[in-house]
Amino acid sequence: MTYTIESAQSIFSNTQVPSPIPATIALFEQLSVDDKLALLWYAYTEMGRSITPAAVGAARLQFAEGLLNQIKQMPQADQLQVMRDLANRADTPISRSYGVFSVNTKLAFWYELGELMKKGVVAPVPFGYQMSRGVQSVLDAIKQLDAGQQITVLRNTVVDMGLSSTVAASSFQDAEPMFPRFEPAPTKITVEGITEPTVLSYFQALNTDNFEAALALFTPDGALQPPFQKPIVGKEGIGRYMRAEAQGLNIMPKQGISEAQQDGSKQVKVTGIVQTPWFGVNVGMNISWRFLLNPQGKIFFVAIDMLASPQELLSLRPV
Ligand code: ECH
Repeated sequence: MTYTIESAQSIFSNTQVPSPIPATIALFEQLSVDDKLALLWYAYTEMGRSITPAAVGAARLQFAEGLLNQIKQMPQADQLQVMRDLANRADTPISRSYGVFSVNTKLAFWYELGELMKKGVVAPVPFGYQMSRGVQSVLDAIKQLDAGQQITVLRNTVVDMGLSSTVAASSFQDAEPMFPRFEPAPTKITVEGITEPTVLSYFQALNTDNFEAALALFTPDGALQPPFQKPIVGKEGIGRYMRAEAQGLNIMPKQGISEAQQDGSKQVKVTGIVQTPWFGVNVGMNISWRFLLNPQGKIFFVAIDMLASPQELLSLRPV
């Protein structure tokens, strides 16, 4: 097979229509730090209601507990400064500790701070705060997005906070708890237009958190490209990433197309809905998978994309 990861990235290139998500994040990035915190507060008071609190659970907070206790004991002005430092990616000890948290620990940390803000234990948005025009316009942009895109914006802003010394996409702490599955994942996977056993087994493996089985489907030099990220190359990195970020997903692929190439490889595109354990059935994300299978049926490349609009679910042309 003559593919490189770079060339594989452009299969079904019509999938990558401009996404409103990076555009909204760019607007957010232009806000002042206090406006960023206020924006997140308002966005969260809308969307946070559909978080399944059980997903957070006490166990998920174990790595953030030390930091949270430290913050609880501070005077309110210092608490606000910690939040500003995190949003500014300032070089402080707290910002550095936050930077090594896994994505899910970062989310759980802010979830808990939000709860403490509601109770008044941590500095809330000041009483009588007037939304600036900048905050209002970013909030309006967020309201235009579908729910799956909204939670992606929220997640990405949280992931980008703090100071991380490594460029690694995600760190996984060994004792990190698995997400409990409240909604059983669909067990029998059928995808209209798709019969490739590798692709069906991939979905089956993720729906049962069986990351070993998922990894076995990749070539040794295979790659997985998560939404808005660079490809992660090699089984070790993919395994680490999956254990950290693919837990508890409910994947409901709906339809796809498969294109056999002359050299025996196959390009497969599938679209469907994914639910994250953070929001359960409350939020469905419109997702596509673009697989490049080698002639032996192993995954050389798979890209996971957030679709720009639900209409894209039906965009299954072989481009
Ligand atoms: C408060 C004010 C001050 C500032 C902040 C605040 C708190 C904010 C909070 C935000 C919480 C946000 C959350 C967002 C969760 C989003 C989860 C998403 C998950 C997407 C997963 C996908 C998976 C795709 C994959 C597939 C594969 O096939 C392979 C693996 C993988 C208010 C205090 C900040 C609390 C909880 C978007 C798409 C399908 C690539 C993983």
